[in-house]
Amino acid sequence: MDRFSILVGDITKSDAQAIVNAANTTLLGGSGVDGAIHRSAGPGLLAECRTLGGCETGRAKLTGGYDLPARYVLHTPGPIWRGGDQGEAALLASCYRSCLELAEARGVETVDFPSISTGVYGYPLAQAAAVALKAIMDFLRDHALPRRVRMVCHTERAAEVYRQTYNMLYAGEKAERL
Ligand code: AR6
Repeated sequence: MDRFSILVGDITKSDAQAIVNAANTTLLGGSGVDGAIHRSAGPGLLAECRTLGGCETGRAKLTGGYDLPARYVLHTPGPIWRGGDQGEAALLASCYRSCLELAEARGVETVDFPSISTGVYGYPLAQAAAVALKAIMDFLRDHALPRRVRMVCHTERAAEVYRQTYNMLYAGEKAERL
């Protein structure tokens, strides 16, 4: 799938039209990628977030990007890992889908995701990668927009887990297309 790629980097530097924020349900900032995005975007972002009334886990809300290179931020609260039998996978898939639906509705062509829920929220990385990749690939298969989606992993180790999971899930598909 040439509309999708996995890379290592700092998502606050992304040149995508929209970046995704692994937020919490208050949408009022926090640590991890949320803190980094708010620091880079400046106070305008928090001011807009205050008007949104929070966001449910698995849903998404859109704001401007303020001082970020990105024009938009898609804020989505991921599930907190509670052992895996509390609906975590369905909620995590819903985060990715909700962001992509919102992006499509706004005509956004390029979206970069961080690895939602795999930091403070404790979702095991390999399991989160499988959910994330399936949600993204399923969406791209059925929709022309966004034209390009990337997973921006913060570390090479995380990117390697995403690459291995991608190869495991989609290597067969590549072979079929040849
Ligand atoms: N660019 C890309 N990825 C990053 C960056 C960055 N600049 N910084 C961290 N990551 P986390 P969560 C990765 O903890 O688990 C906040 O307080 C990081 O390595 O940011 O969804 C919110 O307010 C990890 O793989 O988000 C919530 O309360 C991934 O981003 C809570 O944390 C997600 O880690 C959300 O927890």
